[in-house]
Amino acid sequence: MTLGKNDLIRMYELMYTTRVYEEKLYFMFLEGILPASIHQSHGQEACGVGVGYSLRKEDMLFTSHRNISHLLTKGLDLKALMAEQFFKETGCSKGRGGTIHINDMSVGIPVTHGILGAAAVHACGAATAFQIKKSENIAVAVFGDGASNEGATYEALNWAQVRKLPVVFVCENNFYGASTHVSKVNPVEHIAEKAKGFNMEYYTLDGNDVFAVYNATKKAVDKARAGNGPTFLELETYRIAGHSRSDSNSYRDKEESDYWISDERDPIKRMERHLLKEAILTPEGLDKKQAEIEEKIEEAVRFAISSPDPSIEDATLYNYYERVNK
Ligand SMILES: Cc1ncc(C[n+]2csc(CCOP(=O)(O)OP(=O)(O)O)c2C)c(N)n1
Ligand SMILES: [Mg+2]
Repeated sequence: MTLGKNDLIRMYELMYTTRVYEEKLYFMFLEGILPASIHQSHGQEACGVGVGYSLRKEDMLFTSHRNISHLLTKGLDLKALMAEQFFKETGCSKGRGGTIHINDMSVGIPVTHGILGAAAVHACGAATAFQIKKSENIAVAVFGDGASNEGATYEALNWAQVRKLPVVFVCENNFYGASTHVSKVNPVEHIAEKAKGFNMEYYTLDGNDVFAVYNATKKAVDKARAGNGPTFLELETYRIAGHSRSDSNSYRDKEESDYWISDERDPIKRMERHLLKEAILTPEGLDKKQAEIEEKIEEAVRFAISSPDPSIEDATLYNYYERVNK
C-alpha cells in the first residue's frame, strides 16, 4: 500500500498520542495517582507505529512491556487502554491485567507479556496455527535487544525458519536491556546478523524513521503472507526515559543521550518537519491536531478514573475460558 496524506497524518497522530499518553502517565505516577510503574517508550514511537501500520486487524501482534505505540496502532481503544492502566472494569483486560497484560482479540492482540522471550514463541504458536488452517493472517513478535538474547527467542527463530512460518520478528534495539548496553552482551555489531545462523533474511534499519520502519515491515509482512517465511528486522532506536520509573538513569553518558534526544533524531520532530515541508499540515493545523490529541488523552483519563473497580465477587473471573462463558 502506498501511503497517502491521510496515512501520514494518522501515523503522526499515533506517534504524538503515544508521547502525550506516556507523559501524562509519568505525571500521574509522580502525583501518586497511577497504581503501577510505567515503561515509557519516549523516542521509540516510530517503531510501534511503523510496524502496527503494516498489519491487518486480523493479524496477531505480540509485544511486551514498552507497548503503547504498538497497541494503539493495532487499533486498541484509547479509553480502554487507559482504564486498564488503572485496573478498572472498563479496561481492555477488564482491569485484571494492567498495562503489561493487554488483551483485545477484536484487534489481534491476544496478550502482551512481561516475560522476556515470550513474544517470539507466542508469535510462532499463532503463526503455526495460521499455517495449519491455511489462513492469510500472519503474526508479528516485537521484542527488545535484551529479550533477543533469551533462549526462547532463539528457539522461536529456529522453528519459524524450519517451518517457513508466516511470522515477522522485530527487535527494537534501544541499546539497553535495563542498564546493560548491547555491546556488553552481543558478539556481533548488529543484532540482526544473528539471524544469519538460522538462514533467515534480516535487516538493520533506522527505527526512528517511521517510513523506513513501515516499508521494511510491510515487505516482510507481504512475504510472510505469501507463504515465503519469516524475516528478522532490527530497528535501531533509543529509550530516552529510564527503563521504568524506578530507574535513576545514571549508566548512560550525556553525549550519547544528547545525540538521540536532538530534534534531528527525534522521530516525532522528524515527522512534523516532513508534514510541514510537504504542506500536508500547516503550522496552525499541526497545533490544532496536537491540542485535539491532548484533549483526547485528558478525556481518557477522566473516563478511567471515573470507571468502577472490578468487584471483589468477580475478582477470579476471566482467568479461564470456561469461566468467562459461564
Ligand atoms: C525472562 C525475564 N528475565 C528478566 C526480566 C526482567 N526484565 C524486565 S525488562 C528487562 C530489560 C528488557 O530489555 P529489552 O528487552 O532490551 O527491552 P527494553 O526494556 O529495552 O524495551 C529485564 C531484564 C524479565 N521480565 N523476564
Ligand atoms: Mg532494550
